Amino acid sequence: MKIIHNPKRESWPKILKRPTQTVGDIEGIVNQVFEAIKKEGDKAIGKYTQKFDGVNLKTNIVELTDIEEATGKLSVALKNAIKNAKQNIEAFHAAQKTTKVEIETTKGVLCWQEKRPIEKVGVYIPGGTAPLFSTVLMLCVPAQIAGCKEIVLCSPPNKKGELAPEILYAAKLCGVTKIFKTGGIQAIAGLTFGTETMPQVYKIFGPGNQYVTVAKQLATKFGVAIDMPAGPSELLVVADYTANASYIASDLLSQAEHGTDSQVLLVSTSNQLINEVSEEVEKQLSVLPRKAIAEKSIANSKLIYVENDEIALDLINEYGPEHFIVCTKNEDFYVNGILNAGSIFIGDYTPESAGDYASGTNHTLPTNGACKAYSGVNLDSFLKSMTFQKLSKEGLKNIGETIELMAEAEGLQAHKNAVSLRLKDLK
Ligand code: HSO
Ligand code: ZN
Repeated sequence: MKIIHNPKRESWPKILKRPTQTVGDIEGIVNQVFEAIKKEGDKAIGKYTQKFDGVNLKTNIVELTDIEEATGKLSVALKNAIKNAKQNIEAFHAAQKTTKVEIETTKGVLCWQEKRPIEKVGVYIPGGTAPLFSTVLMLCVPAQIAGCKEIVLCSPPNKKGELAPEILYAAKLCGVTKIFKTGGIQAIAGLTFGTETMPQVYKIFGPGNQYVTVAKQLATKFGVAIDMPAGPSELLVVADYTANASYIASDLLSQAEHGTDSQVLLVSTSNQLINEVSEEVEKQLSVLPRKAIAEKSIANSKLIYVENDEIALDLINEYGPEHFIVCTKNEDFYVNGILNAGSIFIGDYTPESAGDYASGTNHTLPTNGACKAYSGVNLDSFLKSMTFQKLSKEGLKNIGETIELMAEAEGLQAHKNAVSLRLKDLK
């Protein structure tokens, strides 16, 4: 692994740079698929599913009988594990509910804010080397708690034209209203425009490859909201001499096994720990089933030595990791000082895997430094705030003149009249 010793501040941007993604050549095909699906709906979806996923489906709709059949294929132990994780995710997200905010700003002028669910949401679950059904829980549990009426799940079929039984089981458990065996650009286009069978949604959630990411960006041009800009997964660990090198190595590898483009970084004030972690990574990597993938991302990862905690924290805030693990003696320093991170894991007994599956926090998080301005998925992602106001006669008398004066100064006579007419009646 690449070890960097005491880097100068000027070199941080270069060291912390994420590998650039090539998006340019993808846009052409994404536009083409969107246009076809807008015009031809389900027929085009079928055509592209055959082209990109290599299957010719009679229908892309998943029926209740398919779900029942899938449920029968899963072990009781796995089903209980999924239910257990769901309970924790539910507890944490239900606790995020807020109450109505209400205030009388001036006597007789009552203002309040309330949240309402986004009625129709789309959830994208990638297929690929390992279908990550845990993401179904992370997206559909808060959607259900928020009260979204329509939760539409899309995921690419495998070569047999099926979805993983775990995905179907989790979807049913979380109240998904419709499931489609449709993936990639065609899924995002279908959710954007709606087809004969697929409902059009107001917001699309979920991770995906570069094609899905570009497609989600295009969806926003047609007025559909998205959860956040997505990129390859990242983990930054800060650890000092008190940390356990083999735990840290296992965490770095857990993130490295996601994809060859995953980013893992260790920042440490201990040279000895850095050397131990480097050795441990090699040892644990050699026996991993997904060694070929993890090896490539480990090759791009960095172990960075810095002189003290203050420098470490500045560097971490400049990077803004998706996941941030703190294994240091003075953990409060980092916990209180962190400004930019998606989700934070504290202490020797909090592996990232806990949040990936079952602690209750959400694993759909901003990558690529987006945490500087974006939150991870949470209950509010499925709600929007609306404001209300009600003025009494007294209220209008109290702020009427203010409105009239401001409207006149903006040259908007009709605005002024809307107040003046009423005030006249109140005299
Ligand atoms: N670490 C991933 C989420 C995940 N891990 C799903 C395992 N399954 C991105 O936050
Ligand atoms: Zn993970």
